[in-house]
Amino acid sequence: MLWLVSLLSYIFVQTLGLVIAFTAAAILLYVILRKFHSRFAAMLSVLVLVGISIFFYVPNGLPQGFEYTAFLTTYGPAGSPALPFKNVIQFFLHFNSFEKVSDIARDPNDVPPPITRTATTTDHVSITAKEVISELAPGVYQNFWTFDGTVPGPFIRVMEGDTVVVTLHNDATSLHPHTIDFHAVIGPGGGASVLLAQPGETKTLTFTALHPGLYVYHCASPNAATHMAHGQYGLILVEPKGGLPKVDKELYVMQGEFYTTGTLGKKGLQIFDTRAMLDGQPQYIVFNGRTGALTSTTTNAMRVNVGEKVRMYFGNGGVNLVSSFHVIGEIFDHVYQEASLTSVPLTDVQTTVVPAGGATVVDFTPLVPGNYVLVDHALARMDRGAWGVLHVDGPANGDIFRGEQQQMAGH
Ligand SMILES: [Cu+2]
Repeated sequence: MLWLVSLLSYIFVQTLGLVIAFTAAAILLYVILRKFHSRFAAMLSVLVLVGISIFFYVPNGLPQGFEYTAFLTTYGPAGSPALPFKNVIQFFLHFNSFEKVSDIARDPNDVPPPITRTATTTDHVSITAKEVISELAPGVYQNFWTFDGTVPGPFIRVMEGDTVVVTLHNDATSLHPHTIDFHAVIGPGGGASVLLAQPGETKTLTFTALHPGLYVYHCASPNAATHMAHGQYGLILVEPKGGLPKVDKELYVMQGEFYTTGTLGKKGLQIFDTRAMLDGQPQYIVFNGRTGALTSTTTNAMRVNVGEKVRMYFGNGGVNLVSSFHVIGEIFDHVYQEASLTSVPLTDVQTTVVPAGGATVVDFTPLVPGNYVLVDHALARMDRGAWGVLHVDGPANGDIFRGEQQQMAGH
């Protein structure tokens, strides 16, 4: 019932609050005016004053068509970022038809194996856009819009020169149209205009992967930012011919932001805060869809052994923030800056910048066992959820690191 309370409180504040304010003002005015005037004159004056006030206030103040959020004018090419109020009603009418996902996080280990063939081929990629309900943080529920039911969506791996046939099915339970803009595609909208699928529809796009690199893909159904801020993004790797240098472990992590009307940690079902998104002030900034997605030693655990070469595919779904990606206690041997796989990689890098709608590829070889924390080094964002842990097992290495380790508790 928490979700119902959180919705009702919002409707109460936004709409009923206004009615109450006008009613209270009218009563107050009447009480004051009645002291000096006849009942008829007092009522007439109240009607005139409240009428004028409503006349001037309502056209500017009331949400158009009860659009959520109120008072919003924007200038994007298509579709306001605000969700029409009827969508909120629709959401609750269809509440029981949404799949309740126990863990929204994509497993960072869920990376297809490297491509070993040398000839190009036709890759068939099948994705389902699905709106689900899951936890953004313990007890904090979010209506996620996903590709294949997780955040981020599946890691897609093709080779330079491949023909890629993408089939996007928008699940029948969806309330919104969805599509995909692949940054790996050359063509209008990155394919978004071809793949735009209404609930229940299936669309197909065929493209040639001309440029090697690690690319973001995301929903671009208007309003694109709103769809991305619900979790609709992922990465597609176009491997260069001949592949990438061999590593022992590949991991897939994406940063993303969630804009909730409830402040950080407020329990219950959250409603999307359009204004916070426009202002670029997310309540939650997370790796792989939720707080704690990559911090456990068991669920979605990232685990390697000392001496193993690790490659991370790190993307930033945004929608507003630039990430300063860093692994505490490690130095990147190589950074394929801005995920360019055809440039000479940078070497010996501490922190790399990952733009919104961009990605990076880094590799390093842990030499000392322990826990290594992935962060966006705008470190206050850790408290909003932006961190994960890489567990490194193996024998101590006193030659390069020695001393007595203490527990790092707070304060
Ligand atoms: Cu979408």
